[in-house]
Formats: sequence, C-alpha cells, structure tokens
Amino acid sequence: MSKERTFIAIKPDGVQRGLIGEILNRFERKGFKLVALKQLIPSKALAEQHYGVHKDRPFFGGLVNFITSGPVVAMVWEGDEVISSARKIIGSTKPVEAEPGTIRGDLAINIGRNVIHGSDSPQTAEFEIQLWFQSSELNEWTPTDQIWRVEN
Ligand code: IDP
Ligand code: MG
Repeated sequence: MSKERTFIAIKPDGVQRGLIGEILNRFERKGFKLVALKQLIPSKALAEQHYGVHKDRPFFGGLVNFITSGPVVAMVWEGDEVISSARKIIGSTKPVEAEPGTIRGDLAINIGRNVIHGSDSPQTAEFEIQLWFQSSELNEWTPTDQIWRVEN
C-alpha cells in the first residue's frame, strides 16, 4: 500500500447540476482524506495547461471553453492508492462505457459533459496538484477515526 494524493475536479456541468455534495460524498464515504478544496472559475491559461496533453486533439478548443465556462470545484484527496481508486470511483471517460455505480456511470450521458476529472497517474497527480494549488493550501491533518480505516 502506498499513501498518495490525487487531483479531483468537479467540472462546470457537475457544479451547475447541483452534484457537488453527491460527488464529495462518494470520496468521503470511501474513507479518503480531503486535504484541499476550493471553487474557482479557471483561467484559459490554467485550462490549457491542465489539458495540455490533449492540445492537438479536435475537441481541445471546446474542452477549454467548457472548463472555463463556470465554477469548478478543485480538490486534493489523500489515501492508499487513491489515484487508481479514484479513477475507478469516477468510471470510464465515455459515460456510455462507465459502469453503473461509478460517478460517470450514474450521473453522466455525454463524453464532453462527464462531470468530473481525476488524475490518471502519480506523475499527472503531482503536476495537477501544483498547477491548481499553492502548497500552503494543502492541509496536513489526521482524522480522529483514521485508525479505523487503515492499519497503522
Ligand atoms: P479522462 O477525463 O477520463 O482522463 P481524457 O482522455 O484525459 O479522459 O480526456 C479529458 C477530457 O476531455 C474528458 O474527460 C472529456 O471531458 C474530454 N474528451 C475526451 N475525449 C473527447 C471527445 O472525443 N470528445 C469530446 N470531449 C472529449
Ligand atoms: Mg485524463
């Protein structure tokens, strides 16, 4: 087991549809620890850096317009293997392929409006966390019930 941090963002469609609580609940209930949380309307520069890996794809312009169109809820979650675990909780990129029980499987229809982002690797997580957050925004804390979630 390795303790990791991952970057998770509720996209503007998730915020507009009133799904913030529903989505936060799934990570909190699982047992992961929230270490940073803020709402912001991303700048074009931030969105272009975040999705830089997709800059040559035909959907890039539309994706940047969409992600900058309204508030995003940006978060960092911590826990054992949280990066891959969060991707499972989120489900496949295409909602039609996302299993029921996953966020996208339960809450989304269209690939361009798939409500949530999650880092896909340790390298991506590190890049995205420093892109979206100052280190002073990441809180070091120990939940009082931590002993009931992990072997110490
Ligand atoms: P991910 O969000 O599951 O990691 P990526 O392949 O990294 O998926 O794509 C990033 C985001 O770009 C997707 O979540 C989706 O919103 C958007 N996207 C990916 N492929 C398409 C497409 O074919 N059409 C429209 N949007 C797309
Ligand atoms: Mg991705």
